[in-house]
Amino acid sequence: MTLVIKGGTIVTADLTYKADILIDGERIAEIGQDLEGDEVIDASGAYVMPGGIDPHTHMEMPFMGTHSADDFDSGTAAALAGGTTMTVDFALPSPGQGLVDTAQAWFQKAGPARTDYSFHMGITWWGEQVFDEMPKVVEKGINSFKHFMAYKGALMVNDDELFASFTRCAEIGALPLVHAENGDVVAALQQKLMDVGQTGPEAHAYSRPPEVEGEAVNRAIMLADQAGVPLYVVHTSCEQAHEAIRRARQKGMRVYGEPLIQHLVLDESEYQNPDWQHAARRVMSPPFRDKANQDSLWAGLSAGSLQVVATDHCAFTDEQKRMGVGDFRKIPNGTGGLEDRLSVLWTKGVRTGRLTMNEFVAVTSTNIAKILNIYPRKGAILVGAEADLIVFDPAATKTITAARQHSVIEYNVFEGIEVTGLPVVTLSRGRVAYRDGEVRAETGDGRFVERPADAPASRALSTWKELVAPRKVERSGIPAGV
Ligand code: DUC
Ligand code: ZN
Ligand code: ZN
Ligand code: ZN
Repeated sequence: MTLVIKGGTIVTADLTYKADILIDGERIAEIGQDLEGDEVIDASGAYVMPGGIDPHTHMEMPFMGTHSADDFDSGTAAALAGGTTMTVDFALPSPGQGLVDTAQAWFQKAGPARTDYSFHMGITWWGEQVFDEMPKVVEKGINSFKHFMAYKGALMVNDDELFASFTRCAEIGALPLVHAENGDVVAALQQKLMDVGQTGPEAHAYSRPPEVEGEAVNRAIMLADQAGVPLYVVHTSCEQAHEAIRRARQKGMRVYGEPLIQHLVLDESEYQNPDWQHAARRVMSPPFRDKANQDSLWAGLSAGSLQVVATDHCAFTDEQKRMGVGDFRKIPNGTGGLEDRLSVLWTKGVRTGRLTMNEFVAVTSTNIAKILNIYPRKGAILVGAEADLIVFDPAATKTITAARQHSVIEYNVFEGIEVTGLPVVTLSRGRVAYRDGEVRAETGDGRFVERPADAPASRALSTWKELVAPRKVERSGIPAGV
């Protein structure tokens, strides 16, 4: 069976041109003029782009005494409706749980996925078993490891554990990720706020200022460089974090930053809303920031110092959020966004001139495919690539509302935002997965995407220095090399 997408304008991370795309089975077979196939999708007046890849989701994640409300079925339906064809979730070991065992649990959990998917493996504790099993999960196609520098007493790992794990990542060609906030300081600030009776959701933001994020990003970069490994910083939310990443990159280090669509568009005033529920629905970590920090993130995306826009989709119902009435520390941290990432970024980014169309494709798909070592199988419009594509109508409009979303929760943090520019058809490996407002992919249609170790970019500056010039110890008064 062949399928042709006809009459559209192809937009990739580096090119914009008019051509048809012939798909044979799951892959792109030909790109050219006047192509014919068994079936035709008319894309005239529309853009054809690589499907979105969201490298940061939490489906049915056990967290803060509950578990996130979207599972792989509802969560990936939301993804497809929003033009995202691949999601990367976090497999998080409970205390003492092995990595192989954890991977197995997440493979089970992801069975119902409608999009293709992958995992990052959490390093939530450290020990010989974790050390031994890291290469085993890499063999399974999971080549990235996530570390929490916050959530003290739960997911958090300390500097010695971070350094040991980063060093192991360097040895096995894997990429470390960090949730960068100083967890000790956050815990102390939380207690201080509670002690003076600041118990509401606004105190959540006060307890996690940009300083705690900036410090942790700087520390993680130093640890990664000393371990000789690149670093990916998830949910980069402020200038202090961005500045650290920018500075490291200027020095030649491979450090990547990932703003979330929520942080780009929503600001800290959301927590001042007198309605407890409104504010609690928006509690996530890091919290939303002020306009100056938002401007920094937008600038980073166009300048290339930040590379990826994700969602950290981690949805909780109102009932779950109410666990934190009277104690903001117990409000489950997380917001949705998977269905709205592309349309909101297009509306607030491309339509305002902050991003070009090609930059839009880079930050929603191509860059992360390269970083995660799955390019050009994913994230590309090239002959031989998997046909994960969207037909994107730049004139289509809608007002975002929870009433018509695929996530199971009863609200949407983007409620009421009018977007112009929407995916109207989503193809997953050559099959129509979403069209005319309807998710067509079935539960379980998604497939695990193996990611090989040692991405082309898996070298850090300290390693690179050793490669070009073996280290010489220089002591005062003694010439180097003696
Ligand atoms: N932040 C959130 O808001 N939710 C999930 C985990 C995280 O780090
Ligand atoms: Zn469950
Ligand atoms: Zn996080
Ligand atoms: Zn997260």
